[in-house]
Amino acid sequence: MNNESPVDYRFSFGPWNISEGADPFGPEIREAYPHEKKFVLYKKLGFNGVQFHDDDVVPGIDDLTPAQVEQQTAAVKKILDDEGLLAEFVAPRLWFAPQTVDGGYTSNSATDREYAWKRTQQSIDIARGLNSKGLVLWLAREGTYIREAKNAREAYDRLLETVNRILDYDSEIEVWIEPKPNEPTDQAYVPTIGHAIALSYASKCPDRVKGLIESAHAMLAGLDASDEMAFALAHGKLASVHLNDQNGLKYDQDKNFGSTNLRAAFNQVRVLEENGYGRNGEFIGLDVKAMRTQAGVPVTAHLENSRRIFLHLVEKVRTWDRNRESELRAARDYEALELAVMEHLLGVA
Ligand code: XUL
Ligand code: MN
Repeated sequence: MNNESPVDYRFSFGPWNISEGADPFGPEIREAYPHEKKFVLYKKLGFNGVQFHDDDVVPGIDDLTPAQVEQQTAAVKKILDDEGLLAEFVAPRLWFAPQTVDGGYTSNSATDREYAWKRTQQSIDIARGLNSKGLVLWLAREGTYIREAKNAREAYDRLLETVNRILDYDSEIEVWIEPKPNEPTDQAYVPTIGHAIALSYASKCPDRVKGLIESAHAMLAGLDASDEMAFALAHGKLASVHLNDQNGLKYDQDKNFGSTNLRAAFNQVRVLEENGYGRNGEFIGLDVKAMRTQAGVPVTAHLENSRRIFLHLVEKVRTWDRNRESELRAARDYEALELAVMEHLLGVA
């Protein structure tokens, strides 16, 4: 528990969180909202951080020259400056191009691995151009549908080699690994924060290799998101979070924060608060998806509402009776402790 003044949280999301509602079984049902217009929405919604994929900054990146990439990055930086926004991180989108069908860094094809590396270099350059130190690796297709398809041991070597290459390429960039156990692959090579942190310590500069924990991804691994966060925090390696929610073990739902399991959300906020998350400028990132069935364009309520739930839960954490918690822990009266949490959340205590 730290005794400093309360953290004044700042919030971020990515432009993909304002979406048209397509799912694997049906097309877009909302009109596309122009990408450049999304930046104007951030401040009004209570957000000042923008999360980017490389091609959110530079659309059509594969067909552009380095000078064009630089020019477009500078144009986006100007928009951010004009709007008073900060770029939190840039992530190479290594799951869309034909060259990434079987993964990027762990693909069996040397030319596809080279493509992945090029996109990574471009993403680092873009991050620098936007004055962001974070490179997020969501290792989407670094895994397999069937185990025999790749040599898993070699895949881990390749992932570590990539992390080291990134650290060599730029002396300030930080690698923030976002683990996810499955989807789109059947099994991912970096399914949990423990795997990400092992990669960090094995790398040539562990101080610059951290993690981004998404609530739903932890749940998909059958783990508790607050414990995953605590693990990363214990190692000084929680660079960012993607708060959201998930109803059971199914496809990645990106539901509104706290909307399925309020108590699990409370515990995530509790762990973040107890450990001073945010004091070094870390953002509260929200990776939430509007319901496909929601009318309107653009739909942004899910972002505003998730932020609001987060702030309500901060209040719940700050008013949680710590002395009572200590007493009940000491007495090992966990039945009473559970009731105290439930009544606190219900507002009847
Ligand atoms: C995928 C996911 C991504 C990453 C950024 O499940 O969460 O949106 O957060 O690439
Ligand atoms: Mn995410």
